[in-house]
Amino acid sequence: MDCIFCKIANKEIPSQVVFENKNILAFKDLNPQAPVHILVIPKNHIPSINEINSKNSSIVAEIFQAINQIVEQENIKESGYRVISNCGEDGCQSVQHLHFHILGGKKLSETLS
Ligand code: DGP
Repeated sequence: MDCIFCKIANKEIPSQVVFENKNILAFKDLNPQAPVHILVIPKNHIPSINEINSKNSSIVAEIFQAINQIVEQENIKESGYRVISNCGEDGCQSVQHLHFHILGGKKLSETLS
């Protein structure tokens, strides 16, 4: 499958990994929008939130547990941060592999849209 995040998960494409376990990889975004900008992905291919179902949804809880560790490691747990998952065309999802952006390290914009 020609998916860039699958290739990153399989280490076929290099990335700056900040967290990894059996099911999850987190790495620095190529085009950072904040001083801390990390992407958290399931290693298995799930295209987007739209494909989360009763069979695969446990990965979402695992991802949020990983996020909790990552924000501590990145020293943004106390100051705060934002987690975003863009979905579909109107959501401006550009990579069709489920991912969660962690943004922090500065006061973020109050507007979400
Ligand atoms: P989204 O627009 O939500 O689909 O975000 C995709 C993000 O992925 C975007 O912020 C840039 C990032 N990105 C795309 N290709 C690569 C890559 O090859 N390496 C890394 N580290 N990030 C990438």
